[in-house]
Amino acid sequence: MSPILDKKNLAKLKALKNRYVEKIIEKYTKLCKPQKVTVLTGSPEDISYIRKLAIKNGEETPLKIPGHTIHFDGYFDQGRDKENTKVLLKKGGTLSKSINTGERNSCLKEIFALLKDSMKGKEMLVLFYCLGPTSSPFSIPALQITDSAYVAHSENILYRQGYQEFKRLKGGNKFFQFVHSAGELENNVSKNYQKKRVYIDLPDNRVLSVNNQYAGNSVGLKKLSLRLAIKKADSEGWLCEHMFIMGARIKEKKRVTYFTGAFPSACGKTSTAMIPGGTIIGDDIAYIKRGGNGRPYAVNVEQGIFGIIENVNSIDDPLIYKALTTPRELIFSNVLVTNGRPYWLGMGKELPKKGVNYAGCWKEGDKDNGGNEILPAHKNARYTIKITELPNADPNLNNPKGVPIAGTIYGGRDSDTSPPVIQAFDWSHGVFIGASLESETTAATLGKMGVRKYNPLANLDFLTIPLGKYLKNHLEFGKKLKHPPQIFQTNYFLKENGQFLNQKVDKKVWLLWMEGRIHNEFGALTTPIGFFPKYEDLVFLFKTIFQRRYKKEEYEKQFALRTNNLLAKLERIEAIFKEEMDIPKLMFRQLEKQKERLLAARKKFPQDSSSPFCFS
Ligand code: SPV
Ligand code: MN
Repeated sequence: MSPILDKKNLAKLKALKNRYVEKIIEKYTKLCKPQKVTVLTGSPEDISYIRKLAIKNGEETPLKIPGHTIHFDGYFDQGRDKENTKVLLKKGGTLSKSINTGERNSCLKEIFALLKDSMKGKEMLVLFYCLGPTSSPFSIPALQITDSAYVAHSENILYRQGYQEFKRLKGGNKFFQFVHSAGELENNVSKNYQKKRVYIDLPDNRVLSVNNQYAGNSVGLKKLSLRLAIKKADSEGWLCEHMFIMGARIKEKKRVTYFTGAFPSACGKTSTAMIPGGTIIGDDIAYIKRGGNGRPYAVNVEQGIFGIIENVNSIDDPLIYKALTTPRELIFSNVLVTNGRPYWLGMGKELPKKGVNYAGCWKEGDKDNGGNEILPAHKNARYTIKITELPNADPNLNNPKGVPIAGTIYGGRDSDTSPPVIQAFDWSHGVFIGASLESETTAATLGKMGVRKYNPLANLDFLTIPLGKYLKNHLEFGKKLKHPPQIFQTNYFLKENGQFLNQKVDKKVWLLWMEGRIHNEFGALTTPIGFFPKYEDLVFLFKTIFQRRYKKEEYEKQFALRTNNLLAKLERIEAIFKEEMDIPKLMFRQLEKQKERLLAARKKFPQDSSSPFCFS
């Protein structure tokens, strides 16, 4: 083993009695040539060491409120980099058309060259985590090597410690490995951002990432592990999803109903998981397995939230707002800082006209090289906290068995096609609804915003198996369940003349309607695209939840069947399905049936949009 591992650190490593782990550390110390290697076991001292190191390195700066720090990512590293993230494949191998891939040998050669000497003069951190609760059938041990104390600090907040899980491996190699280097630094951010690379190497269960810091690109256990776990789930017969997990709670009935939900980034996913009155288990990634009782059980892979901060304010997200403005361990990233205080877009306060932000020293009116105005805070600015910091953390957050899932929600950013909430007719219709999800792009990924993109089950960016196989797995997973979850679709972004047709808080009504449907407490209208809520049930829910009168005109606009737009969408989906390999026949059949139902409705009600009152 390399001499740069001192006795204390070597002892921590040796205690694992795992030659695979030792070999990996040896490989990357030789390749990246750090000045020093520090092995961290997750002990309170080690956790505190990382917190201080992030500040000492200048990767984080303390803010006025105790426990709060600010971290900035590079100007060109403010979101997930889809273009430079690739699944490595053997020569001639293929995945779906929409999955970015690279030839394994040449990509490995390229990234090893980029990692060479990348930690010169820096400290290599070796960390052990567990994806999912510890000591659970869901647990996957994960080894993280990084030269960024911010990455390590984020992981200490977001994931469960896994040093003991590695001991339990008894020398085995069933773990994921993540190697990250921010590369050469300039002003504490990666200098060679043009050489940013994130390469997913499935045969070795590893992801290599270089020249970046934004957590979606750097933090191994987040989206990098999601790609490895999708492949593992495929070979083991369970599901790995880009989904939140939350409990809808009806106090008077002492009832909790657990939902999972898949939404593309920045489309209301965290705020759905945080709906007032409910409890949160997770807001981003779920592992789902069949339980012995014929129900699906899910765990949160994480224990924290790396949440979008834009529009978090005391009215729309009171619990998160409170957590962000009171003392606790918390990392802000890419917000504006003025006099040691963080500011972000949509926080419900006027922002200062100058300060420090992701572009450096900033003042109002500053422009980037392209002549575009630099906003005070980035639209994808984030906060990182533990879920246990929130008063609505679910008591089963760390339950090794997971929680039984009764409902699954698919949602996208759709201004003109789908109504606010519908229920699928059955499991395969529900999978079809998920498979035909479209959403307008947001700042969570690099590139243009507001472009309508296909994003099946909100998981397209992370697929490491062909889309057809992924959909087939879903269909089969549900078929084998005695009690498959009810599937719903929501859309919070419906607009008319540029104005949203709903208030943000309305999502609570949709959630409680879905909850009631699961318990057979509400009827529904049968329409060509699924079950719609009945007007009188929504009147009841709006009245009991918000003491608000829900007008007939609102219902008619929100729940109009936009037949032409729905048919146009089906055409787009059909073209995509045809281009992909092996889309299950059942998906085409669902598409055909939906088309026939819509055409029949158009014959009967020839106007563009038919009122929900046309259906019964
Ligand atoms: C998302 O973009 O879906 C996120 C944040 O949850 S990231 O870590 O960038 O993936
Ligand atoms: Mn996500």
